[in-house]
Amino acid sequence: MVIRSPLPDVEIPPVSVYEYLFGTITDAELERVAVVDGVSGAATTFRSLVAQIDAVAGAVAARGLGVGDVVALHAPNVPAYVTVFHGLLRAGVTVTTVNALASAPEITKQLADSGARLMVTVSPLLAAGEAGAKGAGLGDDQIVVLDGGGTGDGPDSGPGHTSLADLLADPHPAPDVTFDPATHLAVLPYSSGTTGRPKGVMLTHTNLVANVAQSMAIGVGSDDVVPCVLPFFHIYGMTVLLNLALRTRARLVTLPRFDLAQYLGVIQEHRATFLFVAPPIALALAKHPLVDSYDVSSVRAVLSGAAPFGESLAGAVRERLGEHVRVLQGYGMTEMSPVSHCIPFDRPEIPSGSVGLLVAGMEAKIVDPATGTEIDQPAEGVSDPGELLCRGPNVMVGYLGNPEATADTLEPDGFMHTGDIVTVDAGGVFQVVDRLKELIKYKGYQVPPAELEALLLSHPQIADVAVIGLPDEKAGEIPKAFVVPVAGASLTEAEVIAFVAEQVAPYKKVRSVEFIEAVPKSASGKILRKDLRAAAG
Ligand code: 4UW
Repeated sequence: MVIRSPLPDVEIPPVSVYEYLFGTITDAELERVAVVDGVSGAATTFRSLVAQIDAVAGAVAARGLGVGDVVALHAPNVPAYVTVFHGLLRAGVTVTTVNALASAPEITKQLADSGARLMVTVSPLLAAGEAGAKGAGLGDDQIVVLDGGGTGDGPDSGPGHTSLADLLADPHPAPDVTFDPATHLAVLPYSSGTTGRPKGVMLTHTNLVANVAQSMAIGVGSDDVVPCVLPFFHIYGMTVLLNLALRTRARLVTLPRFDLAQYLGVIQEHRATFLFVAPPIALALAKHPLVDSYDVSSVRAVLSGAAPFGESLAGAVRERLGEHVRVLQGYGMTEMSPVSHCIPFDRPEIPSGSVGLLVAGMEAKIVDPATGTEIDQPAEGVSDPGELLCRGPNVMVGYLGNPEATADTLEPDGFMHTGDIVTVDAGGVFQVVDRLKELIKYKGYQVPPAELEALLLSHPQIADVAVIGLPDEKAGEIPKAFVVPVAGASLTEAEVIAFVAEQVAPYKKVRSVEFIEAVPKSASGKILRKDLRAAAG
């Protein structure tokens, strides 16, 4: 049985992301502040933002980049991210967004796999960014350092790299590019999906436009002030902050990293109204003593997504911030641009511990993973749990260069496997109750076990290995490795942890190790993660 969104259909215009966000902007809107640098306080109006985006598009086109080219964007949340991201899209370039915490080998893999021809980074990330780009065969002239720094050790501007200012020094008009928004790839974020290593997720301009239109139900509006602490490089920040908040003409306040005191300071100083968070930030808002030292009375809504967020934490947030605050939840996946479910702002009866309703234009099926039988939405009460499959205008085209993984994830009829176990009630309210796929979520970030397992297997003293997520109050889950040492090995837990830590982004670190004699596997050789989870308690 196909479950349809109960929300009214929304119009999805057949235009580019730039056209959708700024094509109909009014003179009055152009005068408003669009982006504030949360660190320096510098403000940019929509007029100046659009002019800068056009200038970046012109500069990019003048370098010979456009439709068919991929550029990597490797930066934390700074105002220039907004202009460069949208400038690249405006020029017809496909942007692969790189995690700001990524290690050099991780960057190399993503750049090589996506075929990126230019790396845009910032000086604090230059050490990893430059090594990563060079590993993928990019030359010095293919690395742009937004703030012009050259050493990776600070603002000391070394020679050799072009800055954003250099790019814009010789102004060029925005190019006249034409492409079909329904098929042209806007972005290539990387996600492990339901299994395996990170893969390039092909999202078109229409996918992104659709998801902004669909996410209007969240209820963010032009009077909202939105601190942007969730990274723009992750699909949640990209769609909800870089696209939705800009389209609704809200004010974005950028923060390059999460520091609770700085975050609370921004909320107080800028009278923030709508907080988009992941569960660890919600936990801090609910429980951290520092919150009492700041005036957070301007907040009218807190929306959590990216990892499980239960009723008790939602209740604790409401209790701390005030009963007038709407505590909302969204659910999604990179492969769905990402939002497939949310609690609409104007539906206060929907429990905050649920993921709410299918967004407009979305269809879902719930399938028993053991039998493949479809589970019906009940006339009353709650359905049995099953795997969620979704279909809609926001669902990806597929994984770049990986037809096998695409075929495993996307059914021929357009339904996509999420790898999440859900229930639905008679009113169309969904709950995420478990995760079928192997993915681990550390503070909302993806940690693909297959990637860590491949890395660990490259250690000469490791014969076999399996990695699972252990429940953790603060992080949601932490990666734990079950290691089978080779005969006679003298490996310690600390050595295993250090071996991984040297090669991956910090959030992917293995945080616990257990030595075992054999990894439990099915007859077909699949790791029996459920058995390991049960053994881990
Ligand atoms: N509850 C339980 C949740 C939830 C969840 C995600 O890194 P990705 O690919 O993508 C994301 C997307 C986050 C997001 C989407 C839409 C939205 O409205 C929102 O809040 C505004 C956030 O994280 O990871 C996808 C996987 O993350 C888990 C789930 O396993 C999913 O397949 N996940 N949201 N509310 N689990």
